[in-house]
Amino acid sequence: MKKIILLVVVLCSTFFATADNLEIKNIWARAAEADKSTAVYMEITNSGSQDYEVIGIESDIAKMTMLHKTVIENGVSQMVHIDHLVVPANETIKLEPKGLHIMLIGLKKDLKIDDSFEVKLLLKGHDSKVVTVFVKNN
Ligand SMILES: [Cu+2]
Repeated sequence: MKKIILLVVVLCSTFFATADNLEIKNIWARAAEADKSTAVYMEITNSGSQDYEVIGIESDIAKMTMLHKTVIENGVSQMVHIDHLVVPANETIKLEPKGLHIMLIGLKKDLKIDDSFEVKLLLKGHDSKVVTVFVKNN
């Protein structure tokens, strides 16, 4: 029985490897009041030779968390939900105002400047990655 458990543990850890080649920095969000929404921005660098795929976002700070991109149609800026985000090998993806961002909908508390909170990035085939977001004013 012990052998079987050990085997299962080994198999799982092989499948869910840590995302060693993924570096995330400049992580910030705009200040906002409870029940309102805000966006999280960051730079994700993949220094490896294989693509990473962000397949979901989790955070206790908001009722709902989504990946969004901003598109401009007929001069009107709109946010569109995307269900995954590819970080190609040897590339940096920027989540920034007027571009890609993580949307936090229905904040459970006020987010004031200098506050921080955690967001979890769910990665396909890898351990999820928890990052600390700092609240800034633009
Ligand atoms: Cu949005």
